[in-house]
Parts: sequence; structure tokens; C-alpha cells
Amino acid sequence: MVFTKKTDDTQNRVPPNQKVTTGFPVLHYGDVPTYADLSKWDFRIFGLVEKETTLTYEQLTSLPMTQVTNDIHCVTGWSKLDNLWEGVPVEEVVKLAGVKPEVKYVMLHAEQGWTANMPLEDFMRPGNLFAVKHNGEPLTPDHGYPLRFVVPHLYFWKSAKWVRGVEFLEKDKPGFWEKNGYHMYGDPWKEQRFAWD
Ligand SMILES: Nc1nc2c(c(=O)[nH]1)N[C@H]1C(S)=C(S)[C@@H](COP(=O)(O)O)O[C@H]1N2
Ligand SMILES: [Mo]
Repeated sequence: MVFTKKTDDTQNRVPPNQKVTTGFPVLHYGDVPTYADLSKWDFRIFGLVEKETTLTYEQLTSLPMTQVTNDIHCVTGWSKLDNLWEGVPVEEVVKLAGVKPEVKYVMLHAEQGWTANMPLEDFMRPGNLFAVKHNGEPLTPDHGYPLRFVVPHLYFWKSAKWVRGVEFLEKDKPGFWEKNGYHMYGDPWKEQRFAWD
């Protein structure tokens, strides 16, 4: 009998029933938005905040940027390791508006009314960012240009593409996929794929 020992840590980085892909699949509901220019684009920070704030693309991308590398896990079964993202850390955006003490959840709002919910703590996790680049290249329209959220510790559907705002809430509400049978939280390590998982 031959025993093989994996020499890298890949096996520990891939949640149950996920397969690693080296491609970058495209997954979303609806049409890819197109922009003639970004003059009408804005980003809203609203709900239970001290000061509702609206940023232009220029204001948003003038905030301090960072780079992070992480692994992403799509609920449909693919994982992609070692993604290098560049963008604005979540805390840089949030501190402009200030979160009220009663806030426990957020709702991300994207183009065409698409939404995704998560607990405040998960949204604010260090390493989360509003990304403008992936692996050194500007985001393509398919992958969320001009801005996408990246929250790698939850299934990738929570990482809103074409994100246009964040709303702070006291109570949890289902977002787009969550209304359509997906799990309210979506932990890939617990395989929280569907509402009943
Ligand atoms: N605005 C928006 N963001 C979205 C989606 C969507 O339908 N609309 N789909 C999600 C899902 S299900 C996945 S798996 C990822 C896919 O991101 P990718 O196409 O860049 O791989 O985007 C997420 N973000
Ligand atoms: Mo997905």
C-alpha cells in the first residue's frame, strides 16, 4: 500500500465538497451593468448610521487602499485559492458614516436592486474590502467593475459585485439569494448552502 502525504496545505484550505479551480467562473443573476462613465455612480452608506454619506467613485477610490490575498468558495462547488485583491478596506468606508450602537446586521446593495445580508461582525472582519482590482488587473465588468465587496470567509455569493451601497440594520433581513432559498449566513466550512442546512 502506498501512502501519499500532501506537502502543501491546500487540503486544509478547501471546505467540504468544494473543488479547486484555476479559472475564474462568472456567476450572477441578471445582466452585467455597463457604464458610459462613472459620473452618475455613487456609493451610499445609510440606515442606522450617525451620518448618512454618499461618495462619488473618485472619493471612494481616494480612500487608503490595501492588498489582501484570500481564498473564495462558491456555493455551486468551486473554490479559487490565492486571489490577490486591491481596494478600500471595509473600515475605511464605514468610519466615514459611523455605525450606531444598535446595529447588528448589514445589507449590501448592488445594481438592479440585488442585495446580500450578513451580520455586522462578518461585514467588518479585517481583510474584507471593496475591491477595484483582482490579481493585479482592474475588475472586469463580469467580475464586478467598478466595485465589488469581498468577504472571503462566507460563500462567495455574499461578495456583492457592482456594489453601490451598504445599509446598517438592527434586525437581519434576507437578501436576494437568501430570499431564493440560500442560507442566511453561508459558512462554507459548515456547508450552509441552503436555508435548511
Ligand atoms: N450584484 C451581484 N453580485 C453577486 C452576484 C449577483 O448575482 N449579483 N452573485 C454572487 C455569486 S452567487 C457568486 S458565486 C459571485 C461570483 O463572482 P464572480 O462572477 O466574480 O466569480 O458573485 C456574487 N455576487
Ligand atoms: Mo455563487
